[in-house]
Amino acid sequence: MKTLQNYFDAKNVSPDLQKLIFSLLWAGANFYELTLFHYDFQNFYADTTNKSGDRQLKIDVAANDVFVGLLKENDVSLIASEELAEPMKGKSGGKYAVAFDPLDGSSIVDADMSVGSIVGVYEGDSVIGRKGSEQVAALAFVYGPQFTFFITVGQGTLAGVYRPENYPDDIAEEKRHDQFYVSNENVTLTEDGKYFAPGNLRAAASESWYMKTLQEWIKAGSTLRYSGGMVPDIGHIFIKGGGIFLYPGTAQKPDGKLRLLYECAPFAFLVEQAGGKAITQKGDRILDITVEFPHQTTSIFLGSKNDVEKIIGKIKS
Ligand code: AFP
Repeated sequence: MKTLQNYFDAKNVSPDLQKLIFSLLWAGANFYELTLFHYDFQNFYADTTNKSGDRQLKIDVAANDVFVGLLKENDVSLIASEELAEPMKGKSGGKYAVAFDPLDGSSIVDADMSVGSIVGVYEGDSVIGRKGSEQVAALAFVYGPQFTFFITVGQGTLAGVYRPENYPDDIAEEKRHDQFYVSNENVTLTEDGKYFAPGNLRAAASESWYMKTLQEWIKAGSTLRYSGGMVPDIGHIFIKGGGIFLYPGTAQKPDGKLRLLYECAPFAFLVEQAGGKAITQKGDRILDITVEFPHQTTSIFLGSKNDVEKIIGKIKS
């Protein structure tokens, strides 16, 4: 397998963006190997809540600390984490603003289900007033049986895997990055998928279009693949080459619960670069939505192009 370094060299990715991406990967690998794998889930909840009102788990805080620690060593002007009430200043004059969810799926991690991290990278020193289309990179890490990752720098979406066992003890420090391999350098989604990941299923009770769509998928013999973890659920679509993930809103909460800045915009970039589509329940392109405030949420339908477009047709009919 080609290494991620080989991919970056072939795509002429700038050295400072490479350095930032490897730092993010090491934050994920360190969290995965040194914290998550040994975590004592009896000691589960922190006594704080994040801005979105979620009860914050100590594991969320631990993940956040690992990412913030490594980002502070980089050319990063602004650090915007789902676990921080407001974005925090990084290095003055730093080239990049980084928005991330350090641990997505923390309500299922105690059941040892796959979880992940999600990152969006912008040039400049702000994220408010920006659109997802301004991201220069997006990353998603899956902490599952293995540590796999999906990355785009705007030249397609790659899938990769972390292979520490291939790391000889005497490897030179600068060669450590060679433990990150590329398993597919051009993830491509078919226009019609065979899998569906129906988030916020409770909405089907009040949204007739949703109940009808579910029945049609079942009748068509599509396969349900939903875990409650956005990262593995969308990672499944990347690895299988097609499918649809949705997290709709309802009349009471039209913008659903998934965060635009930390979750939806990075995944929309990754999915579009894989030939898919990512829109809101109104049919607006996720990457065209302006971030008005850090914890803004949006409904989201993403994945195989025709699957996404068919749903919007149903909602509007
Ligand atoms: P947690 O991080 O609180 O576990 O939430 C995970 C998540 O934001 C996203 O990963 C899932 O797709 C979604 O929530 C699942 O939401 P439901 O529990 O309402 O299905």
